[in-house]
Amino acid sequence: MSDSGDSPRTLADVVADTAPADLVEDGFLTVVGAIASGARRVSDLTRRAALAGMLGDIGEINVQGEIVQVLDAAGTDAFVSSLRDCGAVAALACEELEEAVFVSDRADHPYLVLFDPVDGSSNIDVAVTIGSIFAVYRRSDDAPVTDASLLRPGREQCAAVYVVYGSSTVLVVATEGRVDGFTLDPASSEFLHSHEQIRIPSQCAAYSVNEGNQGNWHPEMQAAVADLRADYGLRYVGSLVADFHRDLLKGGIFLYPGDVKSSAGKLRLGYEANPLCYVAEQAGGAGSTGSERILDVQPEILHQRTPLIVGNADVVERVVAKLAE
Ligand code: AHM
Ligand code: MG
Repeated sequence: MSDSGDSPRTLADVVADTAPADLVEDGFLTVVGAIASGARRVSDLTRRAALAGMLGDIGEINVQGEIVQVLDAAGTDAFVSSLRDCGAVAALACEELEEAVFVSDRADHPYLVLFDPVDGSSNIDVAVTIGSIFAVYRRSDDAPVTDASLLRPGREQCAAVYVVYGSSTVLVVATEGRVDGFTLDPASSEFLHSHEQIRIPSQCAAYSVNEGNQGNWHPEMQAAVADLRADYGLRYVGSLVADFHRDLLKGGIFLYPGDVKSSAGKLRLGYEANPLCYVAEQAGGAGSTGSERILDVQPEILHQRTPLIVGNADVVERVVAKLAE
């Protein structure tokens, strides 16, 4: 909400005023607008869910080996078409698509976007919060975009965006040093400025991890979580965006570690860990694999998985220290 008590400002107005000038000059608002447009569609489908035929799966397995929900497919269509057609994106990559989509090598298409269209999609069947997550990069040069162009460390992001479809639909945009939230107004279908310059609270309020996996964790991770358990309450939605959004606004730490079954854990570096760790860092938090800053990891493949620990910087450090003992 604006400080003056005036009507809240629109997403486009706020981003135009607050994003770095070079991004705005190069069409960043167009990219944000394309994300907002896809998010309106996913929000609408999510709200109507069963009534829009959005429950269940389509009977296919995606590149990750996961069951494709109806909403995964609809969300992919919505965001691929809005980003591909917006006129500012050179290439995009999506959790649900094995291969990247190359749009244009023209210099006036400077952005690369990696995204998870519908995160936590199985939760749609039980009316629980889901989300969408986007990592935004500028092309490093005007050379033709290739698969290698999309394998960038997260520190090179110029922006990250996520959308949480919860009891309200909230879109969060992070650019260098700044994070703002916008709530979808059902009356006008506008995303309106509702969370100004978000900073993660200094106090961690909760830890968030799938405790059911404890038996598969390495002993040092079991010790690190036992350490958190002694000081904090547990909150776990099972939708990354929902858990992260709560931690960002209330203080908290989210963990999805590697374990004896899956050394890199479950979550993906390019379009889950990187964008959320970018948001966390711009808001004063931190993100780690357990041994390395997430944003410094050099991806080797598009759909790479990574262990993830993200939230209050001091508590992330505490876990990293415990893991090193
Ligand atoms: P998805 O991108 O295929 O939906 O999977 C990611 C989801 C995250 O939203 C969430 O943090 C995690 O999977 C939950 O996994 P688990 O059920 O193993 O706790
Ligand atoms: Mg996901």
